[in-house]
Formats: sequence, C-alpha cells, structure tokens
Amino acid sequence: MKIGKASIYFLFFIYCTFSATLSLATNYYGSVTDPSGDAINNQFDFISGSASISGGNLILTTTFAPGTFDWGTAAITANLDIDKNPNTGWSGIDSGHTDSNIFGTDYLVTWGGSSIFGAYSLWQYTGGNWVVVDSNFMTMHSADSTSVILPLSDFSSNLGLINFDFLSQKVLDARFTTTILDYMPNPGSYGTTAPVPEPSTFVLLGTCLVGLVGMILRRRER
Ligand SMILES: [Ca+2]
Ligand SMILES: [Ca+2]
Repeated sequence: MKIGKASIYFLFFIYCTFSATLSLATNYYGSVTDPSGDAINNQFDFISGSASISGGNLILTTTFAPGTFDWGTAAITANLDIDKNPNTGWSGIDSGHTDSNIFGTDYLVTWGGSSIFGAYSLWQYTGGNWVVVDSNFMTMHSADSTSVILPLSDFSSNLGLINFDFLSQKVLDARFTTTILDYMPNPGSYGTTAPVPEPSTFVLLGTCLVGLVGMILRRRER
C-alpha cells in the first residue's frame, strides 16, 4: 500500500500537535489588581495580587499601597474556589455571603504577623464546617507585600483552574480583628488562574513545525 505525501504530512502534523499537548505544563497563574486609596482608614490597601500553582506549591502574593501595610497586625485572607463552582463550599467571600452568586469558598488561608491572633491557617469548608488543614506553612513579607506558600498536598484535589480573591483586616487583640478593610478585587469579581505552558512545549512545537516545513520543501525540490 502506498501512502501519499499529504498523508505523511498530516500524520506528522498530528504527531507534533499530540506531543506538544502531552508536554503542556501543569503550571497555572492568575493575577488581580485593586485601586489604591479605597481601603477603610487607608490601612492594608491592596493594589495587586497573584496565585501561582508551580513546583508542587500554591503561592499567593499580595502587594499594598506604600505605607498602608503592617505585618505585625495584618490578618490577610485568601479565598479559594478550587472547583470554580459557587454552589460548593462556603457561600460567598465573607461572613455576609457577599458574591454568593459567583463564588463558593472551598478553602481559605489566613496569615499575618500577629502571634496573639494565631493567624496562620489553611481552612477547608467541608460537611458544613470549617476545618483546619494546615497551620505550619511558609510566609514571607516585605514593607509592602506578603506571600504564603502552601504545598499542593494540603488540598483534596489537584489544583489547576481556580478562582481566588483577597481580604485584609487588622488584628485588634487575641480575639478580634477590624471589619474587612479592603477587598481585592472588589466584590462582583475575582481572580482566576490559567495554564502557563513551559518553554519546552514551545521548543518541541517549533522543532516539529520546522521539521514539517523541511519535509515539504525537500519533497518539492525533488
Ligand atoms: Ca485597594
Ligand atoms: Ca466552590
């Protein structure tokens, strides 16, 4: 049986596409922004943030308008809707169920520098209750930003495409914080992650396509 040139090119093209798809990375990234100057009392005023799923970790980062962040009294919360389903998890993004029509909080992370508040915790909303999943993870902070690094093994399912947002509060004493000082993004919206292809995917696809063009040109010259 003789296979035509068109069939060979087609098969090679399918092989290229299939290989590139297989090697697509499992990294995901999303970012959010928020206006400066919109936080209550000009405290803990978010301006940007991100969620990155990479290297076996979920890394959440928030940046504040200069001079509005204080690590020692910060109580930062990140809400995670890991199945992008408002009908699962806690309904909404705060105790008043704000955004319950678009966001179901499956996990939330609280962190900050106050030892009296004991703010480091990853919580899962399961069976109608909040349960602490992890309280021994890494945090980082600078003058105007803070990050938290959570191992993906903390989560009940693989993280990929997720929705997220951030809330800021100030610790008042061992039991109380202020009301929410700033939301990022503002209610009615949220951040979402998207796949980030690894450079190797592009290299593979490029090599394949160059090979395909080379095959076609060589055949034409004959
Ligand atoms: Ca803000
Ligand atoms: Ca959900």
